[in-house]
Amino acid sequence: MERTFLAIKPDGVQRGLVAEIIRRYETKGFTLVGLKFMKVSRELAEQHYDVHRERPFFPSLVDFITSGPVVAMVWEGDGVVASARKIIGATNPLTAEPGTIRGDFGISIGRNLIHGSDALETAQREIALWFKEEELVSWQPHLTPWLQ
Ligand code: FUP
Repeated sequence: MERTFLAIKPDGVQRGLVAEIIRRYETKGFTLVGLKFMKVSRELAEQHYDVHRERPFFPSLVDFITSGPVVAMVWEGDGVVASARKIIGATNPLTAEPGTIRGDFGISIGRNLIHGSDALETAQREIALWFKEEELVSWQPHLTPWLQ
């Protein structure tokens, strides 16, 4: 089953948006399989954002993601990687569509509330980076199968 990695960034936690953000994925129908509240080390932040290492915003990105606690999550479901990104919206909250998390709650590209893996391979890399295998829970939500 497809899985993706999502992290509510320090601004999302500080602004009290944790429940609102998790609600969107729960009510969409995806399944939570991993969840932890944590401070991010510089080492983990630098590994996570390795593709941006040469970009001018890299130091401030690492400073920001290590500045306060984050909520790290793994969600499961058909098509969850792409769908979770749609729910997040465009990188710049000012141009993100209303109805998306960034479009509804943000105004700054450097404070854009949530991270989501951008492809299947990235998701696999990020899940392995942030979670140990035993921290992930495989389970079947007991939804009534109204229609098959
Ligand atoms: P996204 O996949 O939408 O989170 O965006 P990117 O992977 O392109 O960028 C990662 C993070 O770098 C963004 F969440 C915010 C930050 N960033 C900047 O601060 N300035 C930029 O010009 C681009 C990205």
